[in-house]
Amino acid sequence: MGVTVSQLHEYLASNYSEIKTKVILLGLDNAGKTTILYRLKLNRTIGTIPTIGFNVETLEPIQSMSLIVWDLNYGAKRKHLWKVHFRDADGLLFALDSADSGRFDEARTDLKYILEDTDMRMVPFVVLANKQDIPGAKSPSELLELLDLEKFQSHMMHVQGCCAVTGDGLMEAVQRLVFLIKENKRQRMSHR
Ligand code: G3D
Ligand code: MG
Repeated sequence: MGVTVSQLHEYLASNYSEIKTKVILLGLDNAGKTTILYRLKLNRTIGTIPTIGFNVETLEPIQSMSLIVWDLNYGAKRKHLWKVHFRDADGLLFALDSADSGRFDEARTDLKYILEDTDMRMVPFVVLANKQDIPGAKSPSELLELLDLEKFQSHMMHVQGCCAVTGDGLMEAVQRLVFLIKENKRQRMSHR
């Protein structure tokens, strides 16, 4: 998408009218979800412990806008509990450990499970290609191919390289997602 970050910011600030937007943050355990959430919220790295259940925080990526982000972790055996959150989700952040290629297939299976749910059919998503600081981490364009992300064509999507430890790329990822949510709503309205 040929849009710069500052153009994106300007667009969002001038066009955003919804008060609250719900975003779910999913991905395999250890992908960095909780670190991402608190880097965005507090702008620092917190010592994480494996999340049991969920963390929820409200972010304000731009003025007068609230993004309620749910970091869900019910364990591999209780993924069905995610579904409760699918019903009213406006967007998905899917975190990936870009250096853990041994788990890409598992991550793709989860992403497919989420996106094929009826309630998630039209929901845009951003893949957070996290841990870009680790040598050997796959780049966003490599991940696009390795995870065959273009197959999920019925969803608006973006892959964003990031590092939750430094915060690099995180705000851009959130802004991209908000942009996609906005575009998605606009297009659906115009098809009515
Ligand atoms: P989760 O919530 O998805 O399960 P966590 O993942 O946020 O608990 O993070 C899992 C581990 O990955 C943590 O390390 C965390 O510090 C680390 N991590 C998260 N993001 C990054 C990143 O961008 N780069 C690097 N190098 N590490 C990251 P520990 O050692 O506490 O288990
Ligand atoms: Mg966690």
